[in-house]
Amino acid sequence: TKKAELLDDAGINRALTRIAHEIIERNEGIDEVILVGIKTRGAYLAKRLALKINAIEKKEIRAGELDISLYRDDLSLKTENGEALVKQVDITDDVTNQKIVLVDDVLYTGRTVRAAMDAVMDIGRPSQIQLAVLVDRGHRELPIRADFVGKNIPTASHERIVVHLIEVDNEEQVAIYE
Ligand code: 3GP
Ligand code: 5GP
Ligand code: MG
Repeated sequence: TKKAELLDDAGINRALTRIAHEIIERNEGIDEVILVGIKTRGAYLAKRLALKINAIEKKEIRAGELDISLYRDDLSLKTENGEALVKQVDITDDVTNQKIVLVDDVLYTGRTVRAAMDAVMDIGRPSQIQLAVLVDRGHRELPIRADFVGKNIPTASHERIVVHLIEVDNEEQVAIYE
């Protein structure tokens, strides 16, 4: 059951616009930056950020994607038994000496991001890896934090953050369910 609506379409768009500016500012431009979206919804968020950054900087940011999912398909078993598994790496640019900005929808335990960092470091030696997420819901199980956060949403472990994007879900919404 829905507990609260946290972001509507305008709220999601504002958060992404702010993060786009923050990524440019932190990196003093985008010449050494590669955006890497984590499928499914993180990849769509990365595409949106790329469009915003391209418009602001008047040049094209480089981008790639990672497909990371869990060994177990039962999400409720995740914390006990599931581990994040890299299924596909779709990064065509050389990452060596580049600044990688990972993009995901929700940051929770940090295990997905850890797997993403491994995948990137398997293909080269980035000078930095940064992390952008639309929602940080807490409950980290690893020493991982986000550099760019749309909204911090304290949650209980049993609660779920629903992130619905037009590209996948035909609606725009971030909400908390229990
Ligand atoms: P996403 O790939 O677009 O992020 O893992 C499949 C989907 O299940 C995810 O879609 C995500 O939205 C949703 N989901 C909800 N809770 C969890 C969770 O705890 N772990 C993972 N991996 N996905 C979750
Ligand atoms: P972590 O690996 O940090 O535990 O979880 C990160 C990944 O799991 C993200 O890609 C995200 O899609 C998914 N995830 C974890 N918790 C939630 C949640 O409450 N809601 C949604 N939508 N996704 C979640
Ligand atoms: Mg995700």
